[in-house]
Amino acid sequence: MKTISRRLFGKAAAVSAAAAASGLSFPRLSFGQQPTTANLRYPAGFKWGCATAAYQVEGGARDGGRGPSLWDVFAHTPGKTHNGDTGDVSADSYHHYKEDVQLLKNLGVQTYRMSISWSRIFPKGTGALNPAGIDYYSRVIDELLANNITPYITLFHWDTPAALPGGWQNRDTAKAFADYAAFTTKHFSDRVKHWMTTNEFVCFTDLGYRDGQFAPGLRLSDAECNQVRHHGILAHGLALQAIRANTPSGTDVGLAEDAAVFVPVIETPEHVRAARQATRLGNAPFLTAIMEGKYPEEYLQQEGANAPRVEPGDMEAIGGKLDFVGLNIYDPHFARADNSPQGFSVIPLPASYPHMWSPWLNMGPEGIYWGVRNVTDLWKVPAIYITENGTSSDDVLKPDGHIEDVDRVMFLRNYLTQLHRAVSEDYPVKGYFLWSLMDNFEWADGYSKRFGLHYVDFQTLKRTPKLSAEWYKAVIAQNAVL
Ligand code: GBH
Repeated sequence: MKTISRRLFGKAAAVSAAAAASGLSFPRLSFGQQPTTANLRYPAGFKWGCATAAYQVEGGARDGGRGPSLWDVFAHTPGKTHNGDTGDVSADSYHHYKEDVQLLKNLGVQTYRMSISWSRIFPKGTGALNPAGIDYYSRVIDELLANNITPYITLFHWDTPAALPGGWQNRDTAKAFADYAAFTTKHFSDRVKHWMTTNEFVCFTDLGYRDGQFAPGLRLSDAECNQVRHHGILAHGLALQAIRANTPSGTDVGLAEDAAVFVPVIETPEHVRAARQATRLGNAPFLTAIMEGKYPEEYLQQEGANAPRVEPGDMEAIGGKLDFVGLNIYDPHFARADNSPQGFSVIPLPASYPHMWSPWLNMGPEGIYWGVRNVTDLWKVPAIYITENGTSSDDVLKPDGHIEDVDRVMFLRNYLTQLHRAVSEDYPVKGYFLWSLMDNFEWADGYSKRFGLHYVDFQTLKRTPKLSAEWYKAVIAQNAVL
C-alpha cells in the first residue's frame, strides 16, 4: 500500500509552496478560504448506507409463520436481558418497512445493510419453506429498489432457528445454514447482488456458548467452545460455496466481522508491525482462519487438546475467496512491540480511557483506519466495506421534538475522518454502513441503549430524526466529512 497518494501529496506540496511564498507556516488555510472539510471529501462512487439486523428491528416475532429463534427463547428467559426486554415488537419494521425505506431515502443513502431472519424462511431451520417469509423480504427488496437503494443482505445476524438440535454445537447446523443460504440467494439473485454470510462470529459463539451473556446463554468448556467456533466459520465456508453455485456471476459475497482492531501505540515501524501481528493472532479462530484457509499454528498450539476437530474439506471451504470483507468497527485495542516470543503486547486500557454510553464502547477513531490497514496489509483483500460503525447515546427527546446527540455526531465525525485517511491512502474501502438506521433491540441491553440516527418511541413506534440524521444527510449530500 502506498503511504500517501499522489493526489494528497500534490495538495500538501501546493499548500506548503503557498505558505513558503507568503512567508507563513501557519495556518495552512486562512480565514475565508476553502473550508478544511473540502480536504475530507470522499471519492465519487463511495457508497453511504445504514445497517440494521432482523431480530433487532423487525418485531412481528409470531407473524407470517416465522419460527422462533434462539434469541426469542433467550430474551423470554427471565434475567437474561435488561428489564426482560424482547424483540417481539421492537421498532416493528416488519409492519413499518415502507416508512423505514423512506427514512433511508430521506438520508440519501445509496445502500442499506439488512439481515434476513432464517426462521422466517425456514421456520424450523431446515425442511418446510415459509412462503409468507419469502414474500415479506421480496416486498422489502422491491421497496428498496423502487427507491434506488441497493440492498446488502446478511444471511445470519445471530437469530439461529430454535428448532435446530444443539444449535451451533451441532455440525449439522453449518450444513443447514448452507442450504438456507443456497435457497435464499438463488431466490433473490435477480434483485440482490451483495450478500454477507454471517455477522460477528464471536457474538454467536463465545458470547453465547462460553460466556453465557448472549443466546443461548451457555457456559461450555474451552474445547466445546472451540468446536462451536469451528462450526460457525464452517457455516460461512459452506454457505460461500453454496452461494457461488446458486447465483450468477456478478454476485458479490463477503461477511461482516467485528475483527479485533489493534492500533500501534506510536506510528513507528516496529509498533506498526506489532499491530499487524496482533491483528493476525487476535483474530486467529475467525477472520485469520478464513483469510488464510487454516488456523494459525500459534492458535493450535495454545489450545492444544482443546483445539477444534476439523474434517477433510472444512478448511478449503472456510478459506474460499471472498469478494469483499466487511468490518464492523467500534472499540480499539492498542498494541506495542516487545521482546516476547510473539513480538507484541496489548495494552490494558487505563480506567480513565473515554467511552461512549455503552461502557464497552471505548472511543477510538484511529481504529477504523487501522482496522482497514491491518486487514488489507495482511491479506490483500480486494474490497472492504465498513459494515457497521456507530454509537449509543443518552438520547433525550425534548418537548420541541429535537434530539441533540452531539456526542454521536462527534463520534461519527472522528471515525469518518480516520476512514478518510484510509481512502486517501488508496486502501480499497468501497462503502460505509452506519449502525444504525434507528433505535432497536440492543441484545442483552434491551432498549436501554439507543444506537439509531432516528429516535424510536417504542410505545407509539414513531420515528424522529436526531441531529445525527441531519448531519449524516449533509455528509452524504456533500460526500465529505462535515
Ligand atoms: C454489533 O456488535 C452488532 O453487530 C449489532 O447487532 C449491535 O447492535 C451493535 O454492534 C452495537 O452493539 O456487554 O461488555 O460484554 C458489536 C460488537 C460485541 C459489542 C459484544 C458489545 C458486548 C460487550 N459487540 N459486546 S459487554
